[in-house]
Amino acid sequence: ASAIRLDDYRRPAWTVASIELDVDLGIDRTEITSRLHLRRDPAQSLPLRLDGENLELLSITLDGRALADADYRYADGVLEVAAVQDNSTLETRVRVRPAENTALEGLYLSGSRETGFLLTQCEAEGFRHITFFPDRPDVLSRYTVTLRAERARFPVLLAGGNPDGAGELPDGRHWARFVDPHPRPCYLFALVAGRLESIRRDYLTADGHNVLLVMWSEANVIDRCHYALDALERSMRWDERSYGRNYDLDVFHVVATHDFNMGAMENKGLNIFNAKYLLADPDSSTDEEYRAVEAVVAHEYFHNWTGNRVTCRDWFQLSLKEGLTVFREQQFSADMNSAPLKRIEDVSLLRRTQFPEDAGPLAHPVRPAEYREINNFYTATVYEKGSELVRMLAGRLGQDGFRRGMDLYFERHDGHAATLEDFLSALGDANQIDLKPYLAWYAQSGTPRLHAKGSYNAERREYSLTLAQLTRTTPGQPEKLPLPIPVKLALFDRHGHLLPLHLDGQALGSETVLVLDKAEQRFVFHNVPSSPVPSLLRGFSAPVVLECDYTPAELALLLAHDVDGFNRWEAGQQLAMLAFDSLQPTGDGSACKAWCDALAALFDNPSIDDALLADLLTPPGEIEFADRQSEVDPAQIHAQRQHLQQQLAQRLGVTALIARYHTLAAHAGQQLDAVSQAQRRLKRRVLDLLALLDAHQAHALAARQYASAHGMTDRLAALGVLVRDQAAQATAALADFRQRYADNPLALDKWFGEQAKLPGEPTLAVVMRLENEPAFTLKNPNRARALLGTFASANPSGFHRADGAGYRFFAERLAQLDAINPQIAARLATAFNGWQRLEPVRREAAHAALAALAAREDLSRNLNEIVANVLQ
Ligand code: B3K
Ligand code: ZN
Repeated sequence: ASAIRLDDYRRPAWTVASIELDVDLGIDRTEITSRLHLRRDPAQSLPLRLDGENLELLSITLDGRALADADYRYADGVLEVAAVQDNSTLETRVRVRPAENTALEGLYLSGSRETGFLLTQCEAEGFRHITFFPDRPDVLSRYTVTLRAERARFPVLLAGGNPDGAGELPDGRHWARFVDPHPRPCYLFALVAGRLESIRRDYLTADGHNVLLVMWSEANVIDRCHYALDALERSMRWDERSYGRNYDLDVFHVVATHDFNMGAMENKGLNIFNAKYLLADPDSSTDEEYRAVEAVVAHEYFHNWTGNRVTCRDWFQLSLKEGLTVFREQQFSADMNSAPLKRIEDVSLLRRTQFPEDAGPLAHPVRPAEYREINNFYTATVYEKGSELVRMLAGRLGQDGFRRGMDLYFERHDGHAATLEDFLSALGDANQIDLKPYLAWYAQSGTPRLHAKGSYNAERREYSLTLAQLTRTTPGQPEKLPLPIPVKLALFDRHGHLLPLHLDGQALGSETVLVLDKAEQRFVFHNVPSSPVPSLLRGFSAPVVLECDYTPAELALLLAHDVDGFNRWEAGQQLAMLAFDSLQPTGDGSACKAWCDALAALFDNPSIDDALLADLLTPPGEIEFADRQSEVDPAQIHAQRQHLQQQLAQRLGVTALIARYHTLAAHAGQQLDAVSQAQRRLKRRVLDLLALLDAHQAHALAARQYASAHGMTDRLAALGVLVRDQAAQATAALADFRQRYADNPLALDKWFGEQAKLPGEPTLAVVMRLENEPAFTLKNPNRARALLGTFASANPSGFHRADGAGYRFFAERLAQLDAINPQIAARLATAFNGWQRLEPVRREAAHAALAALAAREDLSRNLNEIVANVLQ
């Protein structure tokens, strides 16, 4: 397949003003009749070309006349029809086979033939698997959808839009019709049909519109949908308050499925969710999962305005809806929970997923310049880095300015397909600010390094800060330009007090934002009474890697005193990096001592929130340590990180750890309030540390915690310690867990996942054994991700065996999975990213496994693109 390029964008020659779809549903065969009311762009003279994949064409008419064979041609995914006039109506009737659709794109079956239900997934290009259509996001149409099916087998019939009638048909069949008044792109089309239960709630929008909210799932899990329904209501209120955005249909349906390629999908009026992000109950969901449900419900809901009402002109603009919607979700979650904790979580995610992507062969700009398979570009860069870019813009404009800009964006582009330029212009125009320089962030890949160097002149009472930026070369981008980098900063004196800032004769209070927009710039602060410690990039004000030669003592000071919760944690992370280095044979261990001492002081500080303390006590992950090295040995990194944590555990001491564990355990319960969650988070961290020091006691406590746990958070934390350490008690706990959750696929995924996390050489054998469990299947994306994804992407020391057996095994599974579900295979394959920076033995082995995979001739376009790119 050839590459599709942003520069080749052309307006559609044909659009569809409205579409009527009649769908005759069946599990083996579904027939779809579509009537397209076509409009021609008078400026173009191209013939009508419609996308269509794997469609069995049954009939075709133009303005009521059956077409002769010579009038159309269907080949290679395109239906070309000759001599079509403006305003014509094209009717096609096609057949598709849902039960055979294992790729889970288009119309497919979730669950078994007997009890499962039918549903669709269209983004990015699934609609062409349902009917012939110009499958591109800049074709907006009005939809009328009529569903017909056997009532007993498909009692519930749903499509996006407002209900517009329903009734009986002969032979035990029935029908239902839906009309959507809002023009929309076809990737937002959805239907659902089957036996489903629901819970409902009335909702009155701020602008006075009555909406019925309905959550749907299979009967056995419907009582686990209440939390999501609450989260939906909170999201709707929040969007009204924060952005003045109201919901715009009479009903809002949300459906849970266990068979889904991604997290969820924002189809207009009919969101479809991976059950993992919709179902929640204390017995089977952890605190993190509750937060994830809230976040994903909000994200999909927020798409109704950022994505649906204003959509993307083409898929290169994907971050226009995704980056922006992630940002809105982050704001929402920060408001609902703790803002600094949310920021820590998001930046950790960025560093764990996006930084490595940006540093390796898969690096691409937030707005890519080309792609072969668009589904491969739903990446951490487009989502997470994209959100960071919106955050910078929002920071530049301030809260009111950003709101003004967003209002103008909606006003200008409602009902249309927009570009990133449109977005920046609206934000800028509403504030008379030129934001064009920020477009460079969307076009340039790679994480900028921000170098900071300060020097103090006591005589002149001046502190000068030199900032410099450098972005390394990435594939296809040898030259890099300086970007505008907002650097939020404060200065502390050596006692940990904030200093007032004076710059260019202006008093700026205690915090300001410097914008570095050249390769290097110097900023001079006046009236600085003593040599300060700078707190830089506060709140992570730009997605860059900060390089600043802090001493351990300076970082310890920030860790103890910074009032910016994020930067306080960040100082601890930087100090942990130095501590890690100081434990190397060449190091003197002093930074490690400084890190342990600083954390020991915080451990005893009652004013620190338990959840923040838990995060402070956690050093950067193995992937982040690896990101700084050139010849990565994951086994060694694992061992050294364990050693680092052991030092910390020793400094805190067995007695203190056990005492704290018991204090926290005394409050055991399953309440979801912030304090209870924080206690569970710290308890888990304390238990983890204790296990490094006194495994015997820790395992006894873990076994007891497992047995008496009130909810999944405590139960899984205990299981995790036992399994990771291969403790004597692990076998019984695992057996208990599997039995307890035999009928709960989401919990069973955790059972697979925890075992796939076992560090080091033994993991592979465990994974191979688990594959033979009757409950394992490559057909279910969640299950495949839980076992194979966890192994390859969340367990570096397990996957990267020196003998290469992990790579060979995984590559083989990717090929098998590819034949079933190319999107999932391609996604999992990104685990090979970074192989070029492995130490030579592993590098060679990874290369061999990848090359063997690339040599196969039967790979999908999805997997092929990832493997080819990662190899380069
Ligand atoms: N827009 C969908 C993702 C679609 C992925 C297609 N491969 C979910 C979301 O970001 O909200
Ligand atoms: Zn999204």
